[in-house]
Amino acid sequence: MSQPFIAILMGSDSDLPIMKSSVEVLRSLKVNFEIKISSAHRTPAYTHSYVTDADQRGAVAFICAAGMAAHLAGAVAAATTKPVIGVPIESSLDGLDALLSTVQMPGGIPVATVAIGKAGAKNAAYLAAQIMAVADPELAERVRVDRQASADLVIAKDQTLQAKIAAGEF
Ligand code: RP5
Repeated sequence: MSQPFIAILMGSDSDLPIMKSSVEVLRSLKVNFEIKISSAHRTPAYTHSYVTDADQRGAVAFICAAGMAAHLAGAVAAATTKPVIGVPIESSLDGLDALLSTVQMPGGIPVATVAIGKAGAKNAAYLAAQIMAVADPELAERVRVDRQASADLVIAKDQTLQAKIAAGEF
C-alpha cells in the first residue's frame, strides 16, 4: 500500500478555482493528496473505478466537490466506507441546489457536508487532515500549530484596531 493520502475529486474543471483552496491547505499541512476531475453523471464508471482503486491504495478520506445537482459526494460515499466530505460549489441558485444535493443523504451512507464555496473547500481540507491526524501525531501537531497561527492573526488584527481607536484614527 502507498503512503496514506487524501483523494480530492471534482465534477468539472470549472470547480478548480474553488478547490485550489483545499490544495493550498493540504500542501501547507504537508498532507499527501491526489486530485481528479471526474463526474458522477458524465463519467460514472471512471469515478467508481478511481474510488475503488484509491480506497485500496490507501486513501484515508475523500473530498468531493460538485455544483448543480451535486451527486458526486453521494456516489463516492456509495462506493467506499472511508469518510467522504462534500463541498457544494456555487454554479447556479447561489449553490443552494448543490448544498441540498450533497447534504441530504439517506441514512447509512454519510457525506460530511461543509459550507458552499471557498470556505467549504478550506474546511474540507482541514477536516480531512484532522481525520488523518488521528493516526499521525506529527500531523496533529501541524494542525494544532496552524490553528494557533490563525488565532494569533485574529488577535494581531484586534490589537491593530484597538491601537487605531486609542489614537483617534477610527
Ligand atoms: C457539476 O456541474 C460540476 O461539478 C460543476 O460544478 C457544474 C457545472 O459543470 P460544467 O458545465 O462547468 O462542466 O457537475
